[in-house]
Amino acid sequence: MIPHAIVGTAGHIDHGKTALIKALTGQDTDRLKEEKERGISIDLGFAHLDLDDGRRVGIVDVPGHERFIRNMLAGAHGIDLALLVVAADDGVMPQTEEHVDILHLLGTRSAVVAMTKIDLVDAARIEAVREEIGTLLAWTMLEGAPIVPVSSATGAGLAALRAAIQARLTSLTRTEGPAWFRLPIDRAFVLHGHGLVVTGTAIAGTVREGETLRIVPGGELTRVRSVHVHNQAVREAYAGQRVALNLGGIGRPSVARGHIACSPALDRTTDRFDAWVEIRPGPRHAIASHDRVRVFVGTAEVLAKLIVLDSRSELGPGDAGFAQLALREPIAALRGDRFVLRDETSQRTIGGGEVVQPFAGRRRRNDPATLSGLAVLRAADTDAAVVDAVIALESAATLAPDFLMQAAHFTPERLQALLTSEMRVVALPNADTVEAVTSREKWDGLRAAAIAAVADFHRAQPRTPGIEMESVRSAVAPAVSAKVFRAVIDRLVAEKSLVRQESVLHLPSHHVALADADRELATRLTAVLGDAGWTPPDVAHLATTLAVPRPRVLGVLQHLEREGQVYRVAPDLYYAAAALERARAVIRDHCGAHPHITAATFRDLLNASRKFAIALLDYFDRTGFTLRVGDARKLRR
Ligand SMILES: Nc1nc2c(ncn2[C@@H]2O[C@H](COP(=O)(O)OP(=O)(O)OP(=O)(O)O)[C@@H](O)[C@H]2O)c(=O)[nH]1
Ligand SMILES: [Mg+2]
Repeated sequence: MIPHAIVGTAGHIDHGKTALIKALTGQDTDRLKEEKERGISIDLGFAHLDLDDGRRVGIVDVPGHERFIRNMLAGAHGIDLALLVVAADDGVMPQTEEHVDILHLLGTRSAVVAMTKIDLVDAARIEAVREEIGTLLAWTMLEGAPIVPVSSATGAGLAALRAAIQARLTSLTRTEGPAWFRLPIDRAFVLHGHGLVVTGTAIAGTVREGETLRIVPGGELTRVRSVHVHNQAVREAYAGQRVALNLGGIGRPSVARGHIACSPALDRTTDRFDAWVEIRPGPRHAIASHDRVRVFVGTAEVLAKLIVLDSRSELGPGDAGFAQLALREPIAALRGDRFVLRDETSQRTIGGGEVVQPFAGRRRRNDPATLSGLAVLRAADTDAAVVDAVIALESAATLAPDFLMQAAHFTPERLQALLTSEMRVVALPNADTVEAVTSREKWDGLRAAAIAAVADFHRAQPRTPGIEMESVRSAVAPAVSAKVFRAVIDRLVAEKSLVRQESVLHLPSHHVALADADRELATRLTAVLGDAGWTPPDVAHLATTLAVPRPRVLGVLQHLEREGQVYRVAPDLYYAAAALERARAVIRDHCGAHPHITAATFRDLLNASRKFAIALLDYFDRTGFTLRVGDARKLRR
């Protein structure tokens, strides 16, 4: 059972929809002067019905005339239960058929059929029309709906109809987790003294007085001054209710039917989406690839070009498949939204379908990866599977979280829950501060490519310490921002797959190989420094004694430092590793027996000049071994 529900009428002109709503509720949904004069419905009408179980359900009454089909379409979305009206005297007529097609395409989940005007026919006719209706509904979402014969003139059957409506509504469920508020606007008008009011059927989420909403397209932000449901002021309103919102700070001309009032988090519109498209059976029902069509989503209507994504050049009667809709103007649409397709001049309903990926780029036709990716996304039935499929369909290695949320149709809470619990989804740099998101599969690919790029570089340039991070990025993931790529590298460094020194990357196993001449110099340098112990010659001195240019000496010393054979204690002063460790032991021993060590004591213990003692102590301070306290040093740990 759902707490809030909308009942929407459907059916051919003059079959008694408005009269039936009046008989059920006492309310007249024909509110325009022209409707009264002509005795037909032109635009949407609204009422509410009180059920015996205490629930009050919203009613949308649609016009049956084929000229007003656009108005019918604006009212037909968001309906929980369709009340299909078929007059017993006329039976099934063209708009009965078209409205059934539309309800089916919009995924209307439940229906009750009212066979009206039974006071005008005999029992045999009632049975004949009952059969016609059964045939019409076969193979549609409405198949199996109960058929209740009624007369609004005599009141016959009305109690049974109420009972049927209540029973159907009671069996409905809505499987909705946290969702963004969305209200496709069907009316926008200025109420004297109050400003702009918009109305519509809330299709998801909750809206509260005082909240900020966004109007899309356009993107303007507005404050909700007040919320009304069934002509009563309320603090909040929910999906499945007819809602009127008084909006602050926005003018009438910028808002109209077709716009949507929604959570401010929804800031993306689309002018190209991937969809599952279904063509209704029928003689003139076909859409050739690249044909122009009219798309109806929510209360919006927009011209578009349909591009069949598989190898077919056309979708014929009863066909279905993946297609892309390239829209002339941007609209607000999310994954799972249903839509109806009519021909360019809007003469007839041809088909419709479901939005699969709302923010699509151009796609190659008949591409197996695209087609299977769309099929996987359409069939995905867990949050993790949806996110996986959305990421797989994009060519980018990582996605921005706000794109992913809107493409997957997940609120931040839902995405966050996935990022912390689901191994298949990888957050960069981590789940607390998400800069980008990718799938386990793409992460593994990115990781392998980055490591391979570094390895390739080492093979090509074995004498170079490593490759610039930026070069790896442009080679393996040019579309990923430098900031996000840094997060990728940080993860690889943390798992010890790569080593980063400033902006240079190398494999942990990489050691620069020296040329033969340099190797010989390295041997001599380690020998000289080893013999010198605690009083090594500086770089300039080494260059003179060994008769080698200073830069070459420095280059080899740097290499030896990377290998851990020598340590750079001061800018021009290198120590052999063993000598440095012995000096460290001297301090540790002394501090074991004394509270601290002074520079003078250390100098005496080393039996070296003050220059060496100070350089070593500064080095130990810098590297965190000692702590300077006045003129003395203590061990840090
Ligand atoms: N005898 C009889 N007349 C009915 C019954 N229901 C409706 N009518 C009449 O049929 C005519 C059309 O009824 P509406 O309720 O306006 O029909 P509708 O389906 O709302 O028409 P549109 O909104 O224009 O599509 C009116 O003159 C009603 O009085 C019924 O059960 N019995
Ligand atoms: Mg009517």
